[in-house]
Amino acid sequence: AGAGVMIAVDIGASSGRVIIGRLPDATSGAEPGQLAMEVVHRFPNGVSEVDGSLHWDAEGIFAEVTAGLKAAAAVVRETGERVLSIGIDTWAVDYGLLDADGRLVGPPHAYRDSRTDATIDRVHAAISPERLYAVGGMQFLPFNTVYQLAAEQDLAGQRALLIPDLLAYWLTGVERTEETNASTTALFDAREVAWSAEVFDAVGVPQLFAELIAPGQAYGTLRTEVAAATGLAADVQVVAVGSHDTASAVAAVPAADAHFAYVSSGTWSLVGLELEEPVLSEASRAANFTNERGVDGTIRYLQNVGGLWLLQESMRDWAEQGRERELTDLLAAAAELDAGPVVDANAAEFIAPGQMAGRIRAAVERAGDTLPAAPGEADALGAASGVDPDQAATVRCIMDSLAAGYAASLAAAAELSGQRPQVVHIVGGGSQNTLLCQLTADATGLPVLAGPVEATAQGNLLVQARAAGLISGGLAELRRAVAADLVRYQPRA
Ligand code: ADP
Ligand code: LRH
Repeated sequence: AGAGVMIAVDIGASSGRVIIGRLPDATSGAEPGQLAMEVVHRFPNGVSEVDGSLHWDAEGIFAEVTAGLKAAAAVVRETGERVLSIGIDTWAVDYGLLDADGRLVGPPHAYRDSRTDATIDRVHAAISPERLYAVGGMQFLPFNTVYQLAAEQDLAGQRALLIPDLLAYWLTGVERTEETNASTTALFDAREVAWSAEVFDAVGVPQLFAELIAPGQAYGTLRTEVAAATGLAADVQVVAVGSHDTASAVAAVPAADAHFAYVSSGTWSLVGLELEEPVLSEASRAANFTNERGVDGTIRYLQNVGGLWLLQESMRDWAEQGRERELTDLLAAAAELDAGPVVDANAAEFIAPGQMAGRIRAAVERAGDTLPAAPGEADALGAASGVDPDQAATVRCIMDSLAAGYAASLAAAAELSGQRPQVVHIVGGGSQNTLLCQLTADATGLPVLAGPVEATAQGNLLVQARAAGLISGGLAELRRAVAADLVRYQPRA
């Protein structure tokens, strides 16, 4: 048989991709080389509004996954390679509900929906925020799964699968819950590494999730219908990876030593440290740090900073006004400006979609400041690129705000954990943002190493490669196999 390859299905809030990963076989005696990736399918993703609430089109996403697997099957048919396994990661927290026959009960809600506004107080009356934190160690985010489940009307007879597990179920027919993602629900016991009966009972929700599995364990092989539809062999395994995209991204941070911080930079910026034990102290709760479970039982001690969502949504806003601009032009225009006012990128007011540029401007004004130019003001700067002055100022404000947010989060993480990072690794789509990378170095006073862009897919593939016996060892060994051309940014005085 030909060489074995792995397939990563990596779906973020803004886009998805299906990637073939190849790693030279270490059992042949050679040093394991670096992972090579071939993107076979990309597709856009985003929330859609159905009947006034925000949803994910899970079935549409699954159709894209199937199309990607079909493209991967076509590639290996040409090369004579053999697909060993498929791994899936997506954003955290959200889930699909299945009825007694295993059918999806409507499109899954998206975490940016406002339905939890009505349930947070009710959950906190049933179990205090202090107790929730002592058990699960999750930062308070209004969309944590526990608040979402509390918003469901009637759960009797239903089961829930987190989004990557739902896709794995459709591929294999097997229901499991992968544990890095389970840890983000706030229904999980961070120390016991098990569902928390205490939290489910307190909230009055049945324990409706499937049995836990860890990264590296298999859900099962492909359903015959899936094998037929994709052209993949029916014995291809779907293997659990860090199915929380951030778990896979952190697993592939190309860190050379232990004292590193990371920013997983996409729609969100996940900013923090890798620890061996959770920090469940009251100070940590008050600072709103999370203890998400990582690959190999590590703890991702981090905060969600508003992220490039603020930029994505501002750009959508401008496009709706007929002022669509290229991302690279916007960033170049922002880089021409001096630092200006900042907003709190973590503020709950930026979670929902819509009119983002206006909301940022309003937040600056509420703080008694102004952004240098108003919409429609004469175009002095943007003559060449077509970027309007208010757009440049808004993008500059987002970048300054994110960099300030990263620096504040990292300082707090260091303080609360006692671990002092020497370098900041930025991975994900945002690692290409040279302005943000430089501002992060400046704001943190630490060197920044940017890349790889596709860290999440690499973390996904390397966990599969280890499950297949192509590489062995812990995270340090996996990280040495990460393919990355790192760009270094030094802090400026
Ligand atoms: P997610 O996984 O959340 O969907 P990604 O990791 O794919 O996010 O990152 C998407 C972000 O990457 C975009 O919002 C954009 O700001 C940024 N990005 C993509 N391409 C570039 C580029 N060429 N230069 C700078 N930033 C980029
Ligand atoms: C990033 C991410 C993040 C979660 C959010 C829901 O894609 O998984 O880690 O907090 O989405």
